[in-house]
Amino acid sequence: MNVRVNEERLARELDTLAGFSAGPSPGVTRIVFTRPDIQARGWLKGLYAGAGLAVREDAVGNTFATWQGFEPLLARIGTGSHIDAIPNSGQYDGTVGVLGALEAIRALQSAGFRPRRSIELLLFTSEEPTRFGLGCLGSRLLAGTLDAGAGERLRDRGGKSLNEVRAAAGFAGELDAVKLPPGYYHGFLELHIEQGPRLEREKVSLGVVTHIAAPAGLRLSIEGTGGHAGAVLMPERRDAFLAAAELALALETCALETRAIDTVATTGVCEVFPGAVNSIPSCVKLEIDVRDTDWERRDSVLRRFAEACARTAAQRKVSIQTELLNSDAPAVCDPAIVDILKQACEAQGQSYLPLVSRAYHDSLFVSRIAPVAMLFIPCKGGVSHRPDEFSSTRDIANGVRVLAHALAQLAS
Ligand code: HGY
Ligand code: MN
Ligand code: MN
Repeated sequence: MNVRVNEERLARELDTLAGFSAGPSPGVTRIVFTRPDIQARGWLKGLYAGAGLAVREDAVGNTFATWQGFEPLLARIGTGSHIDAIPNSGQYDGTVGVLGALEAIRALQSAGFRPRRSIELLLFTSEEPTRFGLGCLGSRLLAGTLDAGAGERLRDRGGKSLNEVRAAAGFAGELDAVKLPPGYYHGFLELHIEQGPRLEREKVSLGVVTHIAAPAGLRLSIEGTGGHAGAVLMPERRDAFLAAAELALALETCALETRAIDTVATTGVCEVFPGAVNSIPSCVKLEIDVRDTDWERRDSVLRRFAEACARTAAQRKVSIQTELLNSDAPAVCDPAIVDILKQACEAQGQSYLPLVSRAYHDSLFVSRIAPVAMLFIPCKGGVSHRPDEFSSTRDIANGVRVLAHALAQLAS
């Protein structure tokens, strides 16, 4: 399928989308259901309408822009990604999969392609864990792997529940209704930046993802005894931050001990209370991210880390509450769809590499209800989740052409 991608329009739209941000450029900050997110959603719905797509939004704000096929009762082909962005991040993470898919659809329309199966472009709500501590809320609910009780249970830092926040953003209705019926999608494809260095380093145009690593998230609350930084003598202290520091290092050790390069662990959030230079930390909140392509190996890290927590609690006389936020299974991409992506790369004359995705994506959860595969494009220096995240228009357009080719094949 020979399609012409309007590279200038795509680059312009990516830049416009980056402008919906709570912080100064070049960083992008677009937390779910904040003003920039809601404004960006409204702007995108205008683009969907311009492409003649029928738009619906579900109770959690997942947005479906549908190109109706001439056999609309058949299981659909899904594509898409997310537009929410962590604080001070880049402009390509997620957005390439939304605007790139829209461009693929418009290119197919211009080429006179008529889909037999409807093609549905999704914008998933809250792929990033920033606001509610759990990533992929929209795709988890679509897949039925997150119960509707999460609407009250999940709270942001201000104590607002997901239900309160989504209602204020204009998304009402029961979360139970978000789950898609079995067989809704015949296949699902997500275009995304690699968020790693391999494609650029090996000078390969595209990555065809075969596996998506399994993430687990923990939240720890470490309670010690506060006090005056000058008055309390060292032997009498129960310093919560020193316990937290010990646990952050213990987490690193637990990950390195598997001796597998696919095991990674990060202590990404550390909040110290009361947060005064002359006051001994009485409480520290940590948020921890552990991933691996191997489920069992990842869970062995969690087990060893729990033992380290018990040791530190005893030695430092602090109390440690641990909340397991999520421990998800990895995803194996569907071999038939992986092959279609490989054939599309070949048809478009693009080199490709089979890759494991170390980042998680909405496709991880869509894979629970549909055959999925992902297509990666290179990003400069492998950098992501930073203002200097960059993918060239040429690389993005390569991905869009291959995505269009694969969508056409799946929707025929
Ligand atoms: O953290 C991730 O893997 C994704 O970027 N949310
Ligand atoms: Mn991300
Ligand atoms: Mn992403």
